[in-house]
Amino acid sequence: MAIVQFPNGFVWGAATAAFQVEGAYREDGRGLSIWDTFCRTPGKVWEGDNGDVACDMYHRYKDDVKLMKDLGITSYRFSVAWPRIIPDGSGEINPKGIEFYRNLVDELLAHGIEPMLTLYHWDLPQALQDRGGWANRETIDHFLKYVETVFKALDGKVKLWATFNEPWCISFLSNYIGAHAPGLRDLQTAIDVAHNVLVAHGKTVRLFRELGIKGEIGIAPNTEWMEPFSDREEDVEAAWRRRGWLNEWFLRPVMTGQYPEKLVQWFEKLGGKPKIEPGDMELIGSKIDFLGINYYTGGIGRYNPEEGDIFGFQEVPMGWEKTDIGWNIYPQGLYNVLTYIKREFGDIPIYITENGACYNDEPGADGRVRDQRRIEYLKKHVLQVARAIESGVNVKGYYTWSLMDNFEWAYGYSMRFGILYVDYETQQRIKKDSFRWYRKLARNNYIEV
Ligand code: PNW
Repeated sequence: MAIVQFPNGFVWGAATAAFQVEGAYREDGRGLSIWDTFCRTPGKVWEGDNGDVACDMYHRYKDDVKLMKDLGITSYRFSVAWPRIIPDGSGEINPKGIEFYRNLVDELLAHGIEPMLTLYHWDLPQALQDRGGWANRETIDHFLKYVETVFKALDGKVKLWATFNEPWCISFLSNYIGAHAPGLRDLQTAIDVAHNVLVAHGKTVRLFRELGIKGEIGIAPNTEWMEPFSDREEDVEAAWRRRGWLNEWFLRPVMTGQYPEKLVQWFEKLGGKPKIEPGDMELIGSKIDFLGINYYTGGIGRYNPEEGDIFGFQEVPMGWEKTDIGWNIYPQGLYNVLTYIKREFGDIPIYITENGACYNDEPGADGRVRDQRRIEYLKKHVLQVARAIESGVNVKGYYTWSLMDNFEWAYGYSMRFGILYVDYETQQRIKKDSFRWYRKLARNNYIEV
């Protein structure tokens, strides 16, 4: 047996997001979000599932923080629901909403758990979508007012702040592919949303500095690692474009203040172009303190202009193992993402803000959830993080997705990512085998292989 050690002070955490776990969708003045609407639009979410109750964490957070303590994590990543703070997105502040997150944060701190707060994890107030949502630049100003409210309410308590979770999902998945709320299918709209979200990110960073908020601020984009099927130039280019769509389109402007030229030209051929106003790119490139990286999967593919995607990229099924949601298991892709970031953008501190696996194992007759496959997945990915650290990438922590099974967006409750099993009838939480495995890892700060 070998031992792979992590640096002293390495952060082991777990993550969730407001809409996926809170429930209490009409309580204490919460407004409606685009996901409440999307869930009620026929055909959009598996079996019409919704977030009305979810894991009921709004009422159960004290017990859930106890479970986190038992898990031994030193940090918990969660998001604030904008519609709880400003129910219609632009009007009155709702003190009850602020109170909930103050209580949650106090509870975490009382248990020695450092909060990492995501300001936007997809629950845009519906009233703003009715006025064009993120495609409308005015949404940026409304967002800044919401952000200022949260900054002031939690300054001094929260030290780790993430502006946006997965801008690719907010823009392209939601407005071009149409799989997430608001479910639109228009390339220019998606490019506009991406741009406005990036500007909102930059302005949030500026505001953070201006207000002198204590702590660190970053962003949490989703990444994938696509490899070319062969060394042929056209395969290499197609794979670059496809992974660049997720990685480069967001990371490059955030880290350097510039869109990647190759992709700008590609989008132009497809009839799309970012609407850049003077000063935008400087704002977007405002210096951040850390990068959050969400990583789940990757693949191999080649150039095929007829059957490929908009980039001419067609994945080749390589017969790799997949998780229950159908995503390839590709641990080395995480190493590739991390070393690529260091190569391209330098030594920024990195948190893995999400990594985890969907396996739908149910409790056995003895009540135990034997999710050995999740343990294997986590082990393989954590090892790649260790490799990256030894290669000089400045990874400070790792948050597994997810603390508990929850509302998995378009898949509703049919897909389980948790290391806690949630019985949605009783709201009982059951520690899966992976929970015990992760506890050991968090306690030891090394992994046995
Ligand atoms: C991320 N895709 O979502 C989110 O940050 C989480 O809220 C989510 O539960 C988790 O990953 C697992 O899915 C994604 O279709 C959802 O490419 C879908 C995609 C990517 C990320």
